[in-house]
Amino acid sequence: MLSTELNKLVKVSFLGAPAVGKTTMLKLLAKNTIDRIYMPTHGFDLKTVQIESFTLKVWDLAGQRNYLKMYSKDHLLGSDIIIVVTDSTPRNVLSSRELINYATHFVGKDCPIIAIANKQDLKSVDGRMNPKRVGEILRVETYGLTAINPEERMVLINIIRKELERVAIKRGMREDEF
Ligand SMILES: Nc1nc2c(ncn2[C@@H]2O[C@H](COP(=O)(O)OP(=O)(O)OP(=O)(O)O)[C@@H](O)[C@H]2O)c(=O)[nH]1
Ligand SMILES: [Mg+2]
Repeated sequence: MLSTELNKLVKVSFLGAPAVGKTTMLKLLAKNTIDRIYMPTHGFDLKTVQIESFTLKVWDLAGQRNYLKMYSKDHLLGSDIIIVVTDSTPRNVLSSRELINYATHFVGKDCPIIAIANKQDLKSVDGRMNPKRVGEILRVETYGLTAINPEERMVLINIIRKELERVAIKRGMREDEF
């Protein structure tokens, strides 16, 4: 593989409790149909997604506790970007804080960890937190999303694109290369 191609290979890991919407985000990215049936991920799922000239290897790590303990350490290693997903309920946001602490042990200091406050469509229904509030608790950059809404695909792409630019700069790429 050419070094320019390698430079554009980026590992993105989605991490979060069960049923917060990680797999739905992968479907949104890959333009797959978004059905609302919940099928828990076992272990992990891996998809390749192209964003501009970057090839993303997107790891969707299962949220269930036994998988988390068993595999996620190995799977997180080598991540260029970690996206912690929360369903924006107070309880889940607090547990996501623990996940962020956990993840920091397996990646370098320069690996960005960001958060997505998902299920924003339910905010007015059952009092979920807005992204600003979630970000204050998690103390990482946090973006709101409704992953079941196909119209929000660009919202998710733009969140990732912003981090990709940082990865590219860190790798010494010039702006005209990405
Ligand atoms: N209302 C609403 N439901 C959502 C949203 N995103 C995902 N869901 C639903 O939440 C459920 C769980 O979504 P998944 O994407 O499978 O969750 P996951 O995080 O991959 O769960 P695990 O694989 O168990 O770790 C599904 O029924 C989705 O349709 C959202 O933004 N709003
Ligand atoms: Mg899943």
